[in-house]
Formats: sequence, C-alpha cells, structure tokens
Amino acid sequence: MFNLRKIIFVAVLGMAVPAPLFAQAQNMTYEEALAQLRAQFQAADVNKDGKLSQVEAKNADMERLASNFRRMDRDRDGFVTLAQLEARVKDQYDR
Ligand SMILES: [Ca+2]
Repeated sequence: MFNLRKIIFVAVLGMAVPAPLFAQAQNMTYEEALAQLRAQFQAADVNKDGKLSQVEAKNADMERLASNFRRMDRDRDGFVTLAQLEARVKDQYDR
C-alpha cells in the first residue's frame, strides 16, 4: 500500500528521480511531511510574500516543484502557495 502510494505519487508528478520536496515523504508521517514542507516553504519564500515563484523554487533547490511548477500552480497565477503544496501532501497521504 505504501509503495503503491509512492508509485502513484511519482506518476502524478511525472518524475522518477527523487528531489527534496516530497521525496522523503514516504518515510514520514503526515504531520512530519507537513512540518518539513512548511519549513522548506518558509526558507524558499525569500521575499516573504507567502507564495513561491518558480525562481524562488529553483533557487531553493526545490527541483521537483520548479520543474512541475505549472502543474502545481493550480490557479495559474504564476505562484504556488503553501496551501496548494499542503493539498498535494494531503493527496499523497489520502486524508
Ligand atoms: Ca515569494
């Protein structure tokens, strides 16, 4: 079940290569994954506007986010919010 979720998630992101964002999530609880996401997000949000541009994601080495940015940016406003990323984690943990 756990491996199946991982495979599905990788397939959803369209990538097979692990990257910092979400990559370790399969070894973490939902709460730990959220905490890591929030810490990464805070660190990456250099201008502290509460959202990440693709440049911010790239600069923070969030390669999976940067390379899947348009898909992650569900409302297509050019930014990914913490809420959008949290939704992805939530999907992954099926909660
Ligand atoms: Ca920002």
